[in-house]
Amino acid sequence: MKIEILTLFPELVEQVVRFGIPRKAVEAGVLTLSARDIRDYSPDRDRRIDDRPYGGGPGMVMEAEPLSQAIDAAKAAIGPATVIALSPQGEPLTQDWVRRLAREPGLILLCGRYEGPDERVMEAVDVELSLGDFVLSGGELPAMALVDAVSRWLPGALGHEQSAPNDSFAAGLLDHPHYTRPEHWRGAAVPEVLLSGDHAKVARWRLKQALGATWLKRPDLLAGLELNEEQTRLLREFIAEASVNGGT
Ligand code: 9D3
Repeated sequence: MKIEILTLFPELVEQVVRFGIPRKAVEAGVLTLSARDIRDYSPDRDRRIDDRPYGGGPGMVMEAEPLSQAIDAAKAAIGPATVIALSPQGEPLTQDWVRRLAREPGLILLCGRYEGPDERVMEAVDVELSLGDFVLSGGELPAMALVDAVSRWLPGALGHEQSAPNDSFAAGLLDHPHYTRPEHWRGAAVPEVLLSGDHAKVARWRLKQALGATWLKRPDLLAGLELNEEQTRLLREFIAEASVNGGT
C-alpha cells in the first residue's frame, strides 16, 4: 500500500509512521507513506494557496490549482490510487471503509484547512470521509487516524498478534473487559472465571461481556446484528444479572 498525504503540515502527518503499527507496516515493507506540502504547488512567490470566498463571508478557501497539481504529482509518484478528501461533509469513516481501503494499491489523502477546498477540486476526489460530527481545525488528524486504522489490515503489519480480524469490532461488538496483575487491587478482585484455566468458559464469559457492554453502551450497534442462539442466550443472562444487580 502506498499512501500520499497532501497537507499544509507535512512534518505533522509524517509523525504517524514513527510509532506503533504504521511504523511496523513500513518496516515490514507493506506500507510507504509520504507527505506532500500543498504550498509547493503554489504559483505565488509567497507560496499562498488560499483566497477569499466568492459571495463573501468569513474565512479563506483553498485554491483549486495548487490542490489539483498536488493531486496530479501524487498520482505520478504512486500510480493507481483512490483520492480521499478528509472533510466534515464526508461519509462517516467505519471499519467497513477501513477494510475496503486497505485492499487498494494506493491512497491519496487530501487534508483541508481553513473553510476547505474550492468545490471544483471535488471532481478529482473519489470519496469524502469524516471522522464524525465534531469540529476539528483540519483534515490532518483524521488522515493520521485513517493511516493508523488501515495499517492494521496490511499483511505482516501486526506481527505475531494477528488481532485485527479478531478484534471485537470485526464481530460488530464492543470489547470485553480486560484484567492483569495483581489479582486483588484496592479491594477489587479479578473475575474468578479468568483464573480458572478453562478456555471455553473464559471465551463464553468474554462473549457475554462483549454482548452486555454493547447492549449497555451502544444499543445502536446491537440493533444491526443477527445474534445466533448462544449469543442470544448469553445476552439474556447478562441482562437478567444486570437487573438483579440494580444495573437497570
Ligand atoms: C468552523 C468552520 N465550519 C463552518 C461552520 C466548517 C468547517 C470547515 C473546516 C469545519 C471543520 C473544518 C475542518 N475539519 C476537517 O477538515 C475535517 C473534519 C472535522 O472537522 N471533523 C470530523 N472529521 C473531519 S475530516 C476533516
